[in-house]
Amino acid sequence: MEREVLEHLLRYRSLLLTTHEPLDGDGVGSELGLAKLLARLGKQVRIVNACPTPDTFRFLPGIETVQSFPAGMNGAVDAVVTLDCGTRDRVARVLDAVPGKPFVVNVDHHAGNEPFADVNWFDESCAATGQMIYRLAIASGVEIDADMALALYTALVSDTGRFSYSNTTPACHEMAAHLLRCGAKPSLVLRHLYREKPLSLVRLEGMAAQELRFAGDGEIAWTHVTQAMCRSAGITQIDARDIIDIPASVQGVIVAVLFREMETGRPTKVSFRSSGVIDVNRFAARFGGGGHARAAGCQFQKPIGDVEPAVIRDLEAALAEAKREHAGD
Ligand SMILES: [Mn+2]
Repeated sequence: MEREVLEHLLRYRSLLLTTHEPLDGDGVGSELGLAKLLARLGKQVRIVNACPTPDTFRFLPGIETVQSFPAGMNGAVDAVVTLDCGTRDRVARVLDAVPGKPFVVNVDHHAGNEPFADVNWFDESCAATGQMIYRLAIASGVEIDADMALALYTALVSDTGRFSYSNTTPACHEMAAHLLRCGAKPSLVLRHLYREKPLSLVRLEGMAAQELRFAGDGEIAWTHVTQAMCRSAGITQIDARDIIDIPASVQGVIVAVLFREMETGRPTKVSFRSSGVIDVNRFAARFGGGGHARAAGCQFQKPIGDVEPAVIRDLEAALAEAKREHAGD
């Protein structure tokens, strides 16, 4: 499939790359890796996202070329590549605003991806969209330089949880080994992504740990991040998704949940992390969300205080059922 996708991309002169908001390491790493690859193939490339770029990614070469909508929308493009987006609504703001009628290519590794584009390349067996871009690079014969390697390594490290999630395969480590030979510096990625964080985020993590709650005999753990907590921690705009690591790290927890109160008038976002007993992709799909079996999310147009008890109640029932199914296997 990568050859076919490459042939499609080669037909166009100017391309716009985009990914979902908020930006994550796989999204931005895939964008920068693919931009570099296409530039080497003589293409005009623009990267435009619906949201600003978090400071975390400032260490990536080429990050200054990443524009945030509505910047970067003037002038038609021949094709758009959406990266790491399972559904059209994840990129709708950019897709709806792109001038002209560009050809759309969708490259993604989520389960149950919706085929919203002209060409849809899905590969659930890939741990990261960056792994698919790596395969494109190999198929193109273009030499992977240190900058491209660093971008793709960032994508891989992010989506495998530093090679710790169950999606980590021998192919991931083979790709990582190759990227290191091409000049990627793991210590740089790890320092910027994990070892260093703003004091305000450390404060927020402390508050989220204080707010931990449990259900289902301690097998369900959850916490929340409210606007009031963000204000008191001194955080203005942040992607606090990683706070789910707090409930997920408690011994005996099978499924962890994080509730986030977005800005006023915006939805409540819910993230799930499962140790495997329950498929949280299926559970999130009940509420119109999705993701992967062990990590998924959804959102509600309701206040966080209403969403929390309702979701936890449903999750308790779903977990009990999943455990019965497991016992019956
Ligand atoms: Mn991804």
